[in-house]
Amino acid sequence: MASHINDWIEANEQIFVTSHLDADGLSAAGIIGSALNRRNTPFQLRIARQLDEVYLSEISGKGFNHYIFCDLGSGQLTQIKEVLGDAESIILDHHPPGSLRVPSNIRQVNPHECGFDATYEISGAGVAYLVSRHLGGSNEDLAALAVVGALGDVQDRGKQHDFVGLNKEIIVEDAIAAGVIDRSIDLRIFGRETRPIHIALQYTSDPYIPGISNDADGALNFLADLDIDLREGDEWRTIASLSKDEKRKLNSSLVTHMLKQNIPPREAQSLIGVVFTLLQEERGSYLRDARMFSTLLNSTGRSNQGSIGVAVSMGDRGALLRKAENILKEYREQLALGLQWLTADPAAIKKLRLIQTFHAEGRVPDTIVGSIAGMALNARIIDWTKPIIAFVYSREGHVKVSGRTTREIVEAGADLGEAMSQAAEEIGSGAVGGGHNIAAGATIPRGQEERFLGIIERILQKQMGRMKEVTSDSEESANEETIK
Ligand SMILES: [Mn+2]
Repeated sequence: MASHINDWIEANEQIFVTSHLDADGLSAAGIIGSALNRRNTPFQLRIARQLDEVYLSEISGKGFNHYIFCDLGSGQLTQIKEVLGDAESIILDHHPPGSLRVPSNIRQVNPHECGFDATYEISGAGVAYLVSRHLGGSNEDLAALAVVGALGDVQDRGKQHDFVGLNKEIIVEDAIAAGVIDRSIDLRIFGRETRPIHIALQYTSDPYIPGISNDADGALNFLADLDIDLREGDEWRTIASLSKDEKRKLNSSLVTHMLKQNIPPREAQSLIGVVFTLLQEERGSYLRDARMFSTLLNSTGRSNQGSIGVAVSMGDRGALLRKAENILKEYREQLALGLQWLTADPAAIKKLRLIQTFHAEGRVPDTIVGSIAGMALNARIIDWTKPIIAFVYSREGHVKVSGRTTREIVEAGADLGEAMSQAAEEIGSGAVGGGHNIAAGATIPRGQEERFLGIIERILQKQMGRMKEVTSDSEESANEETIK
């Protein structure tokens, strides 16, 4: 595939790159954009929320004959062919391919086609990186962005939040060899190296720590009871500056606190796990921790300012990074407001037999309702034994649906992505749906919400009927690494 892009580069063709607006897509855009820049290739880049006919028609009027699609496209081969006609396209995606027939002027790299589990073991940014390795120059440093992208798609599902498969064996290995990433076992707390401890705790939402996440006073009160110095002279200390014993003490107090709040042991113990540090980013920068980098990119996309995220992933460390940091701040505030609404008004949540649901109507932007649903579930603000299906009004006449569930429910057989896709198909009238087993989405016409919920319940019941094997906790906790 890279050879085709190389041909385009050598022929000095104008290339139009489209990438997805989530953190993975923005990382993929950063990788391909940087690789093309390094070859002095003229290109235009645009971020799309989804690849539908409206978007394709818009770009088809720009007079390009060469397109690259990152982190989207495999499900839209027919639409691409219909709208872009004979133009040449290359798709670098990891979403399940829709049709098996690939038109001859469209080429795709999709790990599904080679038998890989692309939900867990490689992201859109990973695919873009593997191709960029063959675009000349030394692009191995871009593997750091592939790590950021994979974290954005929550592919750290191995033991202790490590990666599995291609992410672990190729991407992380390349990034370490290139000297751009360090992998270690540590407290998975946001801003480990950069923030005062109470701020870092307050910013941590995976795992969600009740009474501490999103709660500055709560975090300070919790720390006040521990015998750990929060300052060294005039300076606030960071998690990274704590001694091994202090880290252990902090961890065990947090775990005890979480267990008291009914957080399942497996999740409480997930405070310690694999962390990735971007060695070339400045200490104190948001970008130094790969998970924070990914959250920053995600917030720009979700705020419809993905181009700022692309600029950061392509290397801007000046004004646009500052802008991205402000977007992240506003985004967090909106999330906190959404969570406050759900906490203050428990009646907003309706419980059905297998699922629960809320309708945000026009209260929050349609791009963040999924994050609010996911956080409410992880925070145990809502019943965590049932998947949550959230609705919010989006563009004229439409409702955006976001589904989130837990690892435990996925292990019991639930696949929200499959459920959303089937339910949307059944609703018809232009409804679309899909995604991953643990997090998925759909867009349906207004007024179809109740019917959609009924269909989802029916599909979930069927899915949970064909139970998958559940790995036991004891097996999983064998051979765990500890803080070094
Ligand atoms: Mn992706």
